[in-house]
Amino acid sequence: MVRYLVLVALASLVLSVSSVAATPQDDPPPVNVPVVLDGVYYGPEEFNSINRQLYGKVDLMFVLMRDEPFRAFTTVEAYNEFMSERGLSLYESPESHAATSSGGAVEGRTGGDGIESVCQGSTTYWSWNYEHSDCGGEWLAVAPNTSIADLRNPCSGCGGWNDRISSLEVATDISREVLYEHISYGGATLSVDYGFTISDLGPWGWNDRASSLQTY
Ligand SMILES: [Ca+2]
Repeated sequence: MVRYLVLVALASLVLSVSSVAATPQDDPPPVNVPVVLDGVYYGPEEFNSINRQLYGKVDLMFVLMRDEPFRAFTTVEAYNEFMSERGLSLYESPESHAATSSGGAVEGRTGGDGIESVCQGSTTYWSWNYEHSDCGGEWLAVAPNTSIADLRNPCSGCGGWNDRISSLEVATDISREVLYEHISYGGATLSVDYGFTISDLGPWGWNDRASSLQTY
């Protein structure tokens, strides 16, 4: 009887271990554009294959900046090396930025009036984040130097914005906006420079993905 119980216990242990091992790791959203990863050019398929290997182990830092290809970095060191070569600001941790940028203004339109927007180009003070592609649907507007640790509830009456942003316009008054994959500035990041309009975040692998964000 004891031996039988041990066998049953062992069998259930093996089953539970194998079921854990068999659970597929979620794949990262694929990109449809080439990516320069730590200075090396990859076509979309090749990059997506690499990204699947890295996902869950390395939080990639994606960067969209003027006159540059779509870049990603595996480490802060690689990011800083690239930035210092161009005389640009080095990495600032999200916690450090949040300490000096909480309390920025955030406004949203919720409920929807059925009117779809179109991307106008980001010449305004605010950074605009939209529910749909082509700057459509409801919007979440964010002032410069603002940190939103949890997009599930970014401001009173704004509605939920977790995994919802599909297009954006970063104001010229904002040096960049950074999207984070998880709440509290966790996971992979997408940094978008001032003046950029992205009418569809899908090709960059960021549709309905951001869970927290910061503006600079
Ligand atoms: Ca969306």
